[in-house]
Amino acid sequence: MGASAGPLVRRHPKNPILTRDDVPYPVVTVHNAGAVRFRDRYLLVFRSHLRNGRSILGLAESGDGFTFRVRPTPFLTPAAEGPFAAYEEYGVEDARICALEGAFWITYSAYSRHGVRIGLARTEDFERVERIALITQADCRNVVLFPERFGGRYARLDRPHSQIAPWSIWISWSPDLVHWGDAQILLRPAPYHWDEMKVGPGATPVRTPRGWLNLFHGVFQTMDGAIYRLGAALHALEDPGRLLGVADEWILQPEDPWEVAGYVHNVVFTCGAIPEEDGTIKIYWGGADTVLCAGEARIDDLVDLCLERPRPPL
Ligand code: M1P
Repeated sequence: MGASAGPLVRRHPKNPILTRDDVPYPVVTVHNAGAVRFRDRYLLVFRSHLRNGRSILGLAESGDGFTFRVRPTPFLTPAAEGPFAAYEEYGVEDARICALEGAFWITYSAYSRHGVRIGLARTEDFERVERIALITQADCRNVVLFPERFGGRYARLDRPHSQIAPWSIWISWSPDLVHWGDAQILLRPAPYHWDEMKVGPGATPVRTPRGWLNLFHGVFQTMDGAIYRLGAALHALEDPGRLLGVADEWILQPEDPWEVAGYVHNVVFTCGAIPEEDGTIKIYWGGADTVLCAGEARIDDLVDLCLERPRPPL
């Protein structure tokens, strides 16, 4: 496999590709972006902290996937009225974008005094965006939708959390994208492993000939704080509730100065990746919850890592 020839994920030489200096309205961070191709353009819906510590979502566009221009106004800010307002009071964060059945579906974290839930929004053109529903209870984060139905049902990965359960990746199912159930745990943190504290879904899963590629994050607690890294898992094409392999090693860890130090130290965190026809994938990640970075990998290398160097089943 090609994985041993060099780094699995090659960082873009112009990282960080987006910072707060690129944003034409006042923000203190630019990070954690959902990503999608739209009309031959690359679009990112990224998170920014405001100076009050709460987050909003902005939109950036690019012709090559690396040089982005940020739109003059934010894409989604907390709802000021209506049924979403009470649950977005503290901000909206970490959007994932899924192209599904002719529309783009955006899942984002909605923070409030009631905890964190996931909102579902829909757009067809990235000009007008419509909130559809809050699709989890508190506390749940990191929802990614699969871009297909399975036996008529939609599927998602999510990450509920509580004081007593390990922070794990679950799968659940829906007839309509709004009502979800039949939840099953899929991927747990592994003891004394790079993800032993928690795992969470990252990018919208990518269809490959050998399975759904799931790029997720894992967290390890050290005496110096938590370290966020990225990992890869492969799910069966016909049933994403069946794991084919989870790579034992991480695929990316904080190394560049803007990943090691920032708003939250030692974080690489993905919400989006875009597969290309040449077999590569562009991966976008937040560095230290402060800036946005990009890199490329070969899809086959990531799939090989899941299948040929898997962690032992838990
Ligand atoms: O600060 C690191 C990350 O912490 C949270 O991630 P998780 O859901 O795994 O705990 C989120 O706040 C995320 O936005 C942030 O990058």
